[in-house]
Amino acid sequence: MRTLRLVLGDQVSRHVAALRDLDTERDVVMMCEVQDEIAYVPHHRQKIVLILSAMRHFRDALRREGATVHYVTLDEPGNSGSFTGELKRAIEKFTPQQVVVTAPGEYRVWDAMRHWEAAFGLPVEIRRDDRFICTATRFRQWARQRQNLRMEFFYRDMRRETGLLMDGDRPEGGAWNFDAENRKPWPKRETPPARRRFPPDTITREVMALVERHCPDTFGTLDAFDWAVTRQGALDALDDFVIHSLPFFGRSQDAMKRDAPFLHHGLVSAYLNIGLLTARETCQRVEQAYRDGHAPLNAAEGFIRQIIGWREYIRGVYWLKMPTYAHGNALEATRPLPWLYWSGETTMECMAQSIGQTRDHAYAHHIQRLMVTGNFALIAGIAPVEVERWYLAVFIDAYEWVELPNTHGMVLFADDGLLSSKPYAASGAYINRMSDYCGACVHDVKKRQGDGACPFNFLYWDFMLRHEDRLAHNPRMALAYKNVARLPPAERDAIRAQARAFLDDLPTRPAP
Ligand code: FAD
Ligand code: DLZ
Ligand code: SF4
Repeated sequence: MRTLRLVLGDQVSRHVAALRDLDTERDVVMMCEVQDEIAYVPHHRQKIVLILSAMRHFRDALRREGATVHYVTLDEPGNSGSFTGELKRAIEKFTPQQVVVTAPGEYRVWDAMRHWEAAFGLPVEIRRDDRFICTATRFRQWARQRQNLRMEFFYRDMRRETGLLMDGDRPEGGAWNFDAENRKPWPKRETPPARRRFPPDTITREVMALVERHCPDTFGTLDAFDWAVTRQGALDALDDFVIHSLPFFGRSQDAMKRDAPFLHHGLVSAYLNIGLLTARETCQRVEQAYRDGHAPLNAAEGFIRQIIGWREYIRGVYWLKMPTYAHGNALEATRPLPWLYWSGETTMECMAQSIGQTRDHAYAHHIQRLMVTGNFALIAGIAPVEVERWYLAVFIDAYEWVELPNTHGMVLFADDGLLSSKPYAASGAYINRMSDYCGACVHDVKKRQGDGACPFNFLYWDFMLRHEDRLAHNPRMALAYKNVARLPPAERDAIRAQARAFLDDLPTRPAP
């Protein structure tokens, strides 16, 4: 046997670098379900099912192609529980001349991988993950020329490099960004579209039973599992989005609506992140819809920016700054994560909705993650490591390379402004403007403090007061601090007291 090719659970693509030159006559492809990956955070059960089912479907597709696949299931006797342990066993079994693997998404796994060659005494080739448009080296060069790492300029380079939505060397429509036309609340009388569902097949049902047995106590329900688990399914899901939702994507990107988790979002991050879709083909499909006159430019540009802009940029920051990136805590936030993040039990309708749908679908859209659960964690001063662990666990698309910069940087400002020029702190007014949550809430969004006041209000003002020394001189916070300056001393004291009492009263328990 010539080459042992290891494919990880978020690399289930025939085009992944480690399979590029697969020789089905002589090579062995290896995949393993391992306890270390199942348990490094308490993953939502739907996330585990998606990964294991996608792995098993990919195994079968490779076998149909004639490849030899060494596949270790979670409950197989002798399973060592780790990538390193399983690779060791496979090397002993197949005595390959070399191992080939695609670079992992997470630093933690890369840190183990780089010792394999010495540990096993045979060549281990770690190939660049060319599913991404921007390499780590290219991002490092870009970052070196900048005072601050703002996404917008990086995005323009990616547009030029990919040719997406370009008109020669100029941006299509004469502008790079059409956000002025985007981001409206959900129209009052409009019913959100039905999402295309992918009912579990036999393989998925087997995995669901395994996960129920193996992880009986982790977060999230499996009842509504309907994610696609194959390449074809993911392509169908993308088609469904492009046909029914893309035209309204920009307009409704920031909207929130009760009992409507998906609205006009793409629902493609889980597929992109495990290899069922590529970033390039997804954006090309969207660009084609625009060029065919099916979707307006503000929608297509807004969507493509999320992928070749934000997604690539976030990954660039992760690999630029790891492993030290996770250590910062610029705002010195130390509170434990309240239990309500796991239970969803709270009188705050916005939090109950965002966490409840996360429990049911392993999904919340960007604004719920940023401006509801994220904003609460920021203004309540919750310890970054606890918030990050939650985000890494509960979402169907969560991997550290994308979760960490979003949570640590964008939401918590724990990186002291590397990623965003100011904290995204907001009072209840923002949630009220962009959702119908407040009308169904027991708290009064118009009240700053006192009986019945919306917790987002007094927590916001308490946050601003707490961090006045650090943030007041930030030019982007100047307007907000003008309002702080107008607060009478007695009201400042009342806000501080109410915020402390409210937070001290929130139940905490050891995380699952
Ligand atoms: P859409 O709203 O349809 O957007 C289209 C695509 O753009 C997404 O599929 C995604 O690939 C990309 N995208 C949009 N925003 C971002 C962003 N900020 N960073 C990276 N990609 C982006 N995304 C993940 O894939 N995994 C995570 O673990 C993750 N954690 C997040 C944590 C926080 C605190 C925040 C604020 C955002 C996080 N995001 C994460 C980004 C974003 O919320 C999700 O990508 C998006 O909600 C996925 O749903 P969708 O496919 O319907 O996205
Ligand atoms: C997230 C995850 C889970 C839950 N289980 C597995 C697994 O059993 N086997 C596997 O190969 N991958 C799994 N993954 C995805 C890995 O955690 C992911 O490949 C690494 O974090 C590298 O990005
Ligand atoms: Fe959330 Fe406050 Fe609105 Fe209630 S009133 S839904 S707590 S923002």
